[in-house]
Amino acid sequence: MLFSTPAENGNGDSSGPSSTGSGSQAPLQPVDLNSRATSQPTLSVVIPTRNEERNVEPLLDRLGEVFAEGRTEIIFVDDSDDRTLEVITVGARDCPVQVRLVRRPPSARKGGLSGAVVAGARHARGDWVLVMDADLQHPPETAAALARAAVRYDCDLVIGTRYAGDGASADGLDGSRRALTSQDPARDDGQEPGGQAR
Ligand SMILES: Nc1nc2c(ncn2[C@@H]2O[C@H](COP(=O)(O)OP(=O)(O)OP(=O)(O)O)[C@@H](O)[C@H]2O)c(=O)[nH]1
Ligand SMILES: [Mg+2]
Repeated sequence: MLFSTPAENGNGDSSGPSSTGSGSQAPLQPVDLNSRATSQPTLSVVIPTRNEERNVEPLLDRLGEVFAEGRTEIIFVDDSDDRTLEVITVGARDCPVQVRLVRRPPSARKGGLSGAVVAGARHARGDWVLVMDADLQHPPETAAALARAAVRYDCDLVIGTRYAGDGASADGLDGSRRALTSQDPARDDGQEPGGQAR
């Protein structure tokens, strides 16, 4: 999903309001991991992570290839208990794209995944915020296509879906998981999600 920057972010203000939403605690600020910043980014890629130590390295490699030439920043919001933080830090060193990190200790993990996305968006400095998963279910190459669509059509919201274009409804999920994620509680047409008759 990609959307235009929240209005309250201001003009390039990297601090933003509290990212923790944890009452009296000071807002967590992003740490710049590789000092790649040149000019104002156009795109901020927000990636929430929770225990993604196996996926971050290939993710950063592919994002680096896709966004190397662009005015892009990557913002990880990490709530992990494994080695994800370490892998992000090492991977950022060789990444041609600016990488920033908000590390949320257990006491500041308010809202879980959604809280992490909001925290990342509030620190975004680009004109657009692209939210993507770290587990490689969202291909970085597709993320670039979303970004191109936003710039080309100057829209406020761009959403990737496997239900359009060349995608297939079953892409990326096996049968039982697909049935679960595709269920529409408002629908009861005698068909199982995905079209098989009950
Ligand atoms: N910061 C943060 N990230 C999270 C949290 N929970 C999940 N994530 C990340 O959010 C992204 C999506 O999480 P998933 O668990 O894969 O959610 P999903 O894709 O809807 O579910 P699956 O189909 O099981 O993959 C991944 O990058 C996770 O690491 C959380 O509590 N905090
Ligand atoms: Mg996932």
